[in-house]
Amino acid sequence: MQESVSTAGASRRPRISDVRVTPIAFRDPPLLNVVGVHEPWALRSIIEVETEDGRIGLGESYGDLETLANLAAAQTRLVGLDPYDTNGLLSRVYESVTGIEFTGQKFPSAGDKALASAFGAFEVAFLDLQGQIAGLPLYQLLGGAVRERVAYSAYLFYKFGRHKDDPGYPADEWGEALDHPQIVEQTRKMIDAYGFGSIKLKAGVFEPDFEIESLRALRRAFPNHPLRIDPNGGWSVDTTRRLMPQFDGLLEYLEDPVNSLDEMGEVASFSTLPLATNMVTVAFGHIPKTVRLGAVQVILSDHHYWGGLRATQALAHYGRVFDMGISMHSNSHLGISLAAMTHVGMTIPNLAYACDTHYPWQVEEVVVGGRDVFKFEAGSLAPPPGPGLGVRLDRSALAALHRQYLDCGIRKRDDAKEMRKYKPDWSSVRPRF
Ligand code: GKR
Ligand code: MG
Repeated sequence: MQESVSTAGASRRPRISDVRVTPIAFRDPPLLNVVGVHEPWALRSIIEVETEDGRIGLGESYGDLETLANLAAAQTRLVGLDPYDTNGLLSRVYESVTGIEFTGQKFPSAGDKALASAFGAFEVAFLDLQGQIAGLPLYQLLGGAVRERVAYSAYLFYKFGRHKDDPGYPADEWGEALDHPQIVEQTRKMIDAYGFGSIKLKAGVFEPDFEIESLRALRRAFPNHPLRIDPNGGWSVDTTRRLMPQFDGLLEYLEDPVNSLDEMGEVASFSTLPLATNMVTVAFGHIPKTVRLGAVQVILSDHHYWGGLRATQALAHYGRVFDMGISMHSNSHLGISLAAMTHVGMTIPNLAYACDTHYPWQVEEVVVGGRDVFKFEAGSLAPPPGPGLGVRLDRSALAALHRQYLDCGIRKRDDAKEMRKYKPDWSSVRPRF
């Protein structure tokens, strides 16, 4: 393992004395997507990196067993590091996850999502500590703000009214959304509450022509909101070719119509609008082929799996090199993730579109102050005030959500299995249409 070189002043700084990773489960509504339906509980992990003088840097990541194992493999090896030493962090995480010495190897063309996710989870916590020590908000450590607030979009889902099995908590406030009027009503409610200025419809659930009808209903109800649709690779190339003329003038971009990079390249050859992805280009090693095929015009960044906040900034540089727009992908998440997304979003000049967030679908929190910490105005957020991420951990909320994890029995997200409770012959094979 490479010994990290001390930087000036590092010897005076307190070192990492403890690292804790706590899996949690929080309530999630029955949202539909191409593979099935959300289970009643979404999993995450909360990362705490503590220094000798008692500061705690926070991170939030996935809560599946693979991620937890990778985080566990690295966590004890971080003790003794300077929180400013993110190169030391990278070599330790790389070596813990791969078993190979880190010498700056080329990014693998197959991608390295699990490794990048483990690094990113700790990197955010290290940067949070750096901000706390320097007395600076995290976006300032990342080069400073290029905007005052980060815009998010209304992320709509077709959904059931209730979970199949009673999860032991009340049904969500959104109700069922299985037709066009219900989707329009869901949108209106979300825009009234958050002020979002653009709209994304999660698709791949029904026949595409039905989903395009939903888009048309949304266009009539919200004539000035840019629209997007994301079937998560649920369509074939031929289906996408047939649908394409209907998207002209309707969408700002088309997200992941098909399920592989090669197919996205095919679609790009006849697409009349930009193609966006969080599925086929998800790692630095995917960029050469993406560029060779001209397959993607908008990368949906995600610090959780691109390898942290600085990697997200690096990805945005690639966007400028290869003329690709940058926006942001989301999965079910809580406030530590939302704070990190907002800090990095403040610093990316070419963040060309409103970012995705699942936040309106959640009701629970792990940060002190709860969901009130995040004040959406006109669909946008300023980072929580204060040094670092600007959020602190609510220990009793953490304990309650960890208890939910222990009790819920879910250890890996499986939307297809959940859907089989409603439709026993359900298959999540793609393309569906
Ligand atoms: O939460 O069902 C969902 C989404 O489909 C999520 O899993 C995707 O990762 O939001 C994501 C997307 O934009 O593809
Ligand atoms: Mg997507």
